[in-house]
Amino acid sequence: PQPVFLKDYTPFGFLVDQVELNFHLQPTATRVRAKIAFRPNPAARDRRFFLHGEDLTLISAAIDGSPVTPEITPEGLSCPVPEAPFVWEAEVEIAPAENTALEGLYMSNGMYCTQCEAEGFRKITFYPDRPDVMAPFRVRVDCDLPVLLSNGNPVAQGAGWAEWNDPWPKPSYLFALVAGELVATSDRFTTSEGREVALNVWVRPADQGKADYALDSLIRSMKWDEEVYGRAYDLDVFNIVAVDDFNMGAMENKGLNVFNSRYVLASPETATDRDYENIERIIAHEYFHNWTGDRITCRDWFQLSLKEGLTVFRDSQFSADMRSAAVKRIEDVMTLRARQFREDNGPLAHPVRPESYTEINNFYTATVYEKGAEVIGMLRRLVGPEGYARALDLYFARHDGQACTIEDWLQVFEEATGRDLTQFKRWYSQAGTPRVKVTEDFRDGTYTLHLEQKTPPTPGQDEKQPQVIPLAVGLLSSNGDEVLPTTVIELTEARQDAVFEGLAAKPVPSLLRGFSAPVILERDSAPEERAFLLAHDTDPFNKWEAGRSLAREVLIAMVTEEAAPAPAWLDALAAVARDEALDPAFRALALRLPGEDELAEALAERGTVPDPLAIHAARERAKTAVARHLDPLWAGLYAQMDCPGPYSPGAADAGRRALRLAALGYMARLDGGARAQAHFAAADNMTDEIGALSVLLETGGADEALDRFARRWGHDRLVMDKWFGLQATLAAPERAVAVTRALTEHPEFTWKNPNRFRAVIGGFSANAAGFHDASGAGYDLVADWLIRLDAVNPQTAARMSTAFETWARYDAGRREKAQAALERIAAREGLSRDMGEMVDRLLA
Ligand code: BAL
Ligand code: ZN
Repeated sequence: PQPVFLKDYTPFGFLVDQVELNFHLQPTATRVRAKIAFRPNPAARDRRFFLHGEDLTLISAAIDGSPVTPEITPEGLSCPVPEAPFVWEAEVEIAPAENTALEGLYMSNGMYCTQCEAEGFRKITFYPDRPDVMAPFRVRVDCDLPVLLSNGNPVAQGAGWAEWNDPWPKPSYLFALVAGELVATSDRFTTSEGREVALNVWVRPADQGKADYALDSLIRSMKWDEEVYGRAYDLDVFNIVAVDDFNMGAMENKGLNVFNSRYVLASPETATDRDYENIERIIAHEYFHNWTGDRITCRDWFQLSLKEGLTVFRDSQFSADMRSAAVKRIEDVMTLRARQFREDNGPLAHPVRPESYTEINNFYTATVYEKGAEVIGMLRRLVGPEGYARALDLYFARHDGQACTIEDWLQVFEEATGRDLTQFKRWYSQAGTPRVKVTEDFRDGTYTLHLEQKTPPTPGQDEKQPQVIPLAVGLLSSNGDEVLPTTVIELTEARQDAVFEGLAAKPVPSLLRGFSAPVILERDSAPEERAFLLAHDTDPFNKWEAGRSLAREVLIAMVTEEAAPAPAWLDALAAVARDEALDPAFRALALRLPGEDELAEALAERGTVPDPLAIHAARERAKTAVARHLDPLWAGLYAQMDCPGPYSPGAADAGRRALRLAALGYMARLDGGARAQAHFAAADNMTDEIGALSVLLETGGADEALDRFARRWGHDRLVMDKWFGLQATLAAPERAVAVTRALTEHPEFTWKNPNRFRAVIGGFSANAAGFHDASGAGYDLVADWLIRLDAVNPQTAARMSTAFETWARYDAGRREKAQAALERIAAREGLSRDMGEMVDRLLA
């Protein structure tokens, strides 16, 4: 397969005025009739008529009513066409029941549904399946299932048929169709423009009653987007459908969002606090796409972050408003470091706007999404909230109905704020995480920060230019008073000084407040200074960060020097745990130790080859030391953080439960798990039930609880995903391969279901010491399953190959075994384009 390059973009030779689609749904012989009005595109020079099409059986084709015989290849068809407007008609046959890749039209539990982003529409009919071709769609569905849905507004329906009309021009990737036996949880919303909108969340009858929180999240999202971005909804209905078999989290199809059921279905008994938070966030994300994605879309897939980075940024703002902004920021940064920094530091590193790809599905990455959102956060910080609001207003006014580029996006900021963004644009084109090295001196009341930035080489990019780095800084006096409130230093040079005058004494700097840029800060500071910031910093992110970096240092010393955990760290943790002025959610986060992968990365960064087993052992020792040192606190915290009354998924109660479970986890190291057993038995919500089960899995003695859990929840796929996932993730290193293998042999390991596959194989890959077992058995296990899944579902298989993204940081023995596993995948005959590209990059 040939790569596609950003520099080669040319517009399609034709515009589409109208699309009419007619579906006769049958599991193995669905007929799709398409009638498409084309006209020459005056902006294009190349007038070759090529329509994408894959796995389609062409029954008939005609132009302006006369039959034609196009030339067909595995990628699509071409055909001579008139030089004037013309109508293309084609009928194709497809087999949704045989579509295991879950792209295009497929079946899940007897229900028909679609997933067209990025390039799935070409598996439904022949079409210019590219995001810059936008058209209104009219759809008729004939099927004997009761609920028949498509994009836009309902036109008419009868027994066995329904017609839909979407007046808003859209690219084909936003097309959707659903047919099934479904029930709705419904409400109405009146927009700020006076439009009455019917809202429905459709689920299978067995899941009735579990859509209330999704619907409530939708209503809050609609209101928020009106209030904060001035964006109102633009159709008479908004439908959401929950589907069990889904490659992604959810999909923003115009007026008909299709969701992985794990991000819709919730009841207190079956969903955790984290699930509720994710539902709220993802419902908002897909809804926000209506403007940032659907009304204004991407010119080509290189611009993916134009919609994804922006929409992630918007959903983060929403979650911060709905919950605790400080906790949200900390969690976002933890995710960014765990996924995006890891990506940036390995063979899969790529810019926020990639310059080439072989399979676009491989670029729905943490870099495009999460780093893309960070770039927008920096932009907002640099131009200020008012400048940001003006730029966004201009963006919506100027580009509504268009397929745009990153250049269009930056241009509105330049015009609305007068700021030159030439250098800032490097955030879109340079891969890698910048390192900012900080040294300092203090003389005669003047405090100087010496700043140096450098971005390491990444694949295809050896040399990097300096970037614009907004560095939010505050200064504290030795008694904890803030002598300089948060100020933003714009670091633009490779080396630059920031000077602060008129200080009475050397201050303690609080750098990169709020994590104001996605960079790695390199600065030597004493543990005492970090403990001081953990106690005194007024910036909640940096308060947490001080504790986190202190913990990281302590753990690294425990790994490399077999050191005992530093008493200063244990005392600082105790002070945070008992500080009732702090949000319980914050305290719970502070009590969580850096993960094994984070420690491995930190060691590699210092030039030490990480030993996964030693890291695991040190982390276990550290947890036991924390448990002992804070022993006097646990019982009180556990009692104090009880949440009496009915379950509420709100941030306040969720924070209390998180702190209570953290206490439970540490107590289990002292009481042999007795309290955790009782907690498990008494749990009346999934957060407590699965929280206690996790504690038992970590500390031993979970067998009976696992059996009970499986007996109780065997009928619920989403709950059983948790049961599968936890065992693979938390298995002790020496047992992890065997435990995971046994899980894959369990009769309920329905591996073609992406959620179940991710739970077990993804869960195991996240078990660092187990996956990186020195024997190579972990690599082989994952490779075997990737090969097997690739044959049926390349997209999910390729996504899961990122398990191998860090293989090069380990010792020669592990490297050799990981490489052999990857080469075994690469050598496989019939490997998908998705997986082929991933293993090529992983091995490069
Ligand atoms: N567009 C794919 C799913 C999402 O990012 O919303
Ligand atoms: Zn998105």
